[in-house]
Amino acid sequence: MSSTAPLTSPDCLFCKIVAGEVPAEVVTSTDTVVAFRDIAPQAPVHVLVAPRDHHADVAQLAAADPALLADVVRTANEVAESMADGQFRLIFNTGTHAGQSVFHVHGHVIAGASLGWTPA
Ligand code: DGP
Repeated sequence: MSSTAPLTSPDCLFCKIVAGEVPAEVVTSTDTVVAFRDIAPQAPVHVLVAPRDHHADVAQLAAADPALLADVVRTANEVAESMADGQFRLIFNTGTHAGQSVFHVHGHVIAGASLGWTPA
């Protein structure tokens, strides 16, 4: 995140969640990222880690601010260590065909169970 206000996009749901304007069950946050429970959990632990700055998807985040992407991954690991056994899947749906529905980049931290592998 820059030293000024975070990058935001009008009418972005996750910009509003990271700003505290839309309620969410926040599990941890830092100066740069917010982690909150998914509204429709698919595993015992299903937490979304979103940067405070608005970037549409993980590819755009990696190009614009790789250090911020590292912050997302670091926080995902911390969530898995504090809420599960430290083992986790980190998913960035990228594009509508991949299932992305919110175009503010977020990693899905999936943990707390033995996971199958059926992405399609
Ligand atoms: P994706 O489909 O990869 O863009 O993931 C979006 C996720 O966001 C999806 O798993 C459901 C979750 N979600 C959608 N709206 C809300 C909301 O208002 N609050 C919370 N906590 N999660 C939401």
